[in-house]
Amino acid sequence: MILLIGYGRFGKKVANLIKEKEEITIVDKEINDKEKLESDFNIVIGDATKEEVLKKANIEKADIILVLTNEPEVNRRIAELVCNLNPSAYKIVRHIPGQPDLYEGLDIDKIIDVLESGAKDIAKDVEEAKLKRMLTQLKNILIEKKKEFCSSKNGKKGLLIITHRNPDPDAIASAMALKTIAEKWEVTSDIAYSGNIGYDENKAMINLLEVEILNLKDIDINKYCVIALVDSSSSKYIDIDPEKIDIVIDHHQNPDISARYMDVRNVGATASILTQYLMELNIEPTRKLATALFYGIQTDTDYFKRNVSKLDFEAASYLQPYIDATILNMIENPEISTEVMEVIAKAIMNRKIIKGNIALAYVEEISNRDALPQAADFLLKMEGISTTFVYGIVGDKIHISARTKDLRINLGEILREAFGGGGHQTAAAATIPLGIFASVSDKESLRKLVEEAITKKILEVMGVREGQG
Ligand SMILES: [Mn+2]
Repeated sequence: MILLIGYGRFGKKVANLIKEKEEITIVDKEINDKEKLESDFNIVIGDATKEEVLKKANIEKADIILVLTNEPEVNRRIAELVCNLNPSAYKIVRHIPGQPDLYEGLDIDKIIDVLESGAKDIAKDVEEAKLKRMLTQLKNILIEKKKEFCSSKNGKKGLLIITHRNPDPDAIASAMALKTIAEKWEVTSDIAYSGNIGYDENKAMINLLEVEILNLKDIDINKYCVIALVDSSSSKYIDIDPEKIDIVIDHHQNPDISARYMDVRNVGATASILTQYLMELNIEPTRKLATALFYGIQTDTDYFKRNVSKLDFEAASYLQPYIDATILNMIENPEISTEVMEVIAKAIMNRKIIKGNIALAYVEEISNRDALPQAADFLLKMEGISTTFVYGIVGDKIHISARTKDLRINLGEILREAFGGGGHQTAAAATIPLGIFASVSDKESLRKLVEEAITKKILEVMGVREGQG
């Protein structure tokens, strides 16, 4: 909460600039239009040089206190009281011309000159002050808990940073940044995840940036003094008891975990929040960390198009000079494995084009079904092709992957109707037991049978007769 004392012309301007983001309590001797203001602010009418008035305004709960009256003696008296009643709050007081020593001997964080700085500067100061206080709190939790629980005797470790299940680049980058920050405060940490690290880009990120990330299954979380969760604030997406979490840093709305430290903001990426921490703490990111954070912001905002905020742009422009463009490029375009390349090659060789724009390709027996969607994507790049079906045998099943750019076709429905599969309009998959085909040992006969059966069924459902076009 922000306590603003002195609701004159200047106080009003400041209050209006910060009211969107913060809960504000205003104290002044007289306030006109009290009722009208009450929807935006908590109002306390009274003489702020009196202790009971400040107590009525919940001064002990204020994070930031602004003393903005224009009378020197009054401001001095209030400043003294404020320092006594809430020594840990961030205190901003108004400079009165011709009174250079007005606040001498008091522990004031910032003295502002109303003539020199506009209300906007003060709104900015308030935001910075809040961040400073947050980071002090974060540091205190880490250091306190480490002192309390970690000793060389009990073998306990420092901080455990966990991501949500199946971590994405934003989660991984945020964990890396928090680890760097904790290191600055002499707290060592491990990063852990549950689920899978899917997508070649995410695997490439971890390999190229040499991220050390453990699997939750392999560690004992009770061995850690502090636990932080990044890029999630919901118990639905984690695999540990939410009660054990001390720190939550996230950008998703409506958290259902309440930790001691909560920084949940509506911005494009958690990596932007952590970048802001680095900036405030003057920690220069390494190339790898900067690249990770930049990639995290980029992917979560879909290249600065989705849910992007001012903070995301600021963070990205701060990171920009530190990033390793070569590595970033390699992460975005990971090398294709030989196996996937072979499946793609087979799909190209074996493709059958129906009606000029539908490609069907049988890729025979393969060991990795993940190659199928990649081959289906690849075929879609061929000139004139708007719909692709790639299928192959994995174990005792036929797997099919399909893609389309044609808005009139709903692949999810087609594969459901044809084989009980599913998916979306543009991408779908299905699995069919080999059944009687399994007994066919001759490769060539198997190919013929499978190709015929699958092609016939797909075209039937699509309402296309073979041989057309
Ligand atoms: Mn995120």
